[in-house]
Amino acid sequence: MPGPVLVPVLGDQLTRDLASLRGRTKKDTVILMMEVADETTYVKHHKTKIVLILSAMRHFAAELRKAGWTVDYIALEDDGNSGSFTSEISRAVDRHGASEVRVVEPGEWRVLKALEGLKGPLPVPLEILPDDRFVCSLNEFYTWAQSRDTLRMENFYREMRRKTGLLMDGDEPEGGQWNYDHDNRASPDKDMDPPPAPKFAPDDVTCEVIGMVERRFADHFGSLDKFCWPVTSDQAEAALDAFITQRLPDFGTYQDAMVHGSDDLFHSLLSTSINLGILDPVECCRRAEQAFRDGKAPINAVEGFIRQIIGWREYIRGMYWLEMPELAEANALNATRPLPEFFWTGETEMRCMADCVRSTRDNSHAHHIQRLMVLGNFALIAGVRPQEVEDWFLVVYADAYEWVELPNVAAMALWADKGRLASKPYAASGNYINKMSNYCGDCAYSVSKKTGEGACPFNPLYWDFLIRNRKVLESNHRIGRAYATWDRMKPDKQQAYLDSAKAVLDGLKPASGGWARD
Ligand code: FAD
Ligand code: DLZ
Ligand code: SF4
Repeated sequence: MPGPVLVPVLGDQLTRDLASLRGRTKKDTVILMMEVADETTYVKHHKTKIVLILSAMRHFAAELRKAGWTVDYIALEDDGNSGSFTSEISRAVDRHGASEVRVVEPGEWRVLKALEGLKGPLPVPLEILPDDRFVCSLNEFYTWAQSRDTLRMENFYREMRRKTGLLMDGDEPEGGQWNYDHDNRASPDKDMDPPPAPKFAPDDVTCEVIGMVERRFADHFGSLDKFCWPVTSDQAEAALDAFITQRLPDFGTYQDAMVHGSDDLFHSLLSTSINLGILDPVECCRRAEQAFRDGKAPINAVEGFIRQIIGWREYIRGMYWLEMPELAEANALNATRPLPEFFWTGETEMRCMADCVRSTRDNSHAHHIQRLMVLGNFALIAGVRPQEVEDWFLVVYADAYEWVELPNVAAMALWADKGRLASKPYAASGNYINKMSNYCGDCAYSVSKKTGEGACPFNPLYWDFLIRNRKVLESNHRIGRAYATWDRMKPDKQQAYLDSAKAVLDGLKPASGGWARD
């Protein structure tokens, strides 16, 4: 009798219908789940992120066992745990006398290379299967990318709408437009009243992981005091229900708004569950579409939400695999500044930055516009070295895996890929933040002051960024026009901008080492 088939299930593959399990029988399959030091420490993840992943893994293993599967679960502190996916797979092959290993391709380049490297040394065949939990397969994405000069999300998104039939009216987009983004840029207003997001109190399993993480990863960034993320598919479904009924109707309108102390507004907070595999992204979209068809949510909200998932999320994943490994080293604007310390401590007079870092530390989450237009924008216009910014984003967010973090940071926020992903850098002065938030009113800096003592640092940094990168950016048709404005400025005004920017940059204290990596 040949030995069982060994099916490793990685920490972000917590899906009952995973390709590697499909068609397998419980009799001849051993599922292997591994908590390994390599994964918990390759960067020093936020404590919340480690708790979320390990707790969700433990709950998933319990569900599988209850359903009759044999699960070999290696806990982080088990005797003999050898600390890496590859060595644990080798040990498990021996332990079970496995005849074959079947694993779904991992989400990260680093892990894929490690698994591919195991194929020779392992005494049995190792099959790596495509991850079909995405709408667009990687081959389909590569074919799409090959057929065009510019790889814009919007064109890709339309294909995904046609492919899924989501929000379609025959061959045409529902409502006659593919994209309702122009309706999704409202500033925060006094009357908006976001319902609280559901909270999932830690159960015994989560509490045990919290104890271990507090003890073992005490020097990692972040607080666990508010841990309330969904860790099971039932909880994730409950979070989806709450979002669809309570927040979706206003999701679109206030998608870009930011409010001090109000951490997630009308956002869904579903990325952690979708990325772990405990919530199906297409189901989220279908539920949103149904809300529209039932007259319970407007088209701008529903289209906006669906676009984030079958548009941005799928496109980002395709771009990751298309652009790796070069993307990890990309630095088109030659940015070399070290990451400022306040990204870790939150100690800055900039009220917008301090609030975004606080939310990040307390919740292991910040919403999209906070990530892009406050944190990312500052790093971009201050010229921070992309790899330091990427490490920060990978560490701090509970939904961060390299496949989704890296393109968002390197390409979208920092334009390090020279515009392969984003047609122009998302650089902005304090004006934008003031328009989209209530941050500036009580800030120690004045957003209307452009230069000199007390001026909002984003104002001079914006111009300094454009001038530093004039050679690369001037020919960009979407940002190039700003140079005409600069050229019309009086020389003393120009100099005041450059001097103020220098003062801001000289005042940035670099982060001391050891926050992101040992
Ligand atoms: P919502 O605003 O409710 O959006 C709905 C869903 O759309 C999200 O749950 C997510 O699955 C998807 N989505 C939206 N935008 C994106 C996007 N740009 N890329 C991929 N999926 C998207 N998202 C991550 O999942 N992991 C990351 O590490 C990550 N890093 C980011 C870094 C930067 C600099 C930026 C600008 C964005 C990043 N994003 C990342 C995208 C986005 O900010 C988060 O997906 C979102 O904030 C998660 O919160 P939510 O579930 O409430 O999202
Ligand atoms: C992020 C993470 C962490 C912190 N720990 C584990 C772990 O112990 N075991 C595991 O299977 N996965 C973990 N992960 C998620 C992996 O890093 C993720 O599966 C890979 O990034 C996919 O390539
Ligand atoms: Fe941020 Fe500038 Fe507004 Fe202060 S004034 S909150 S630094 S944008």
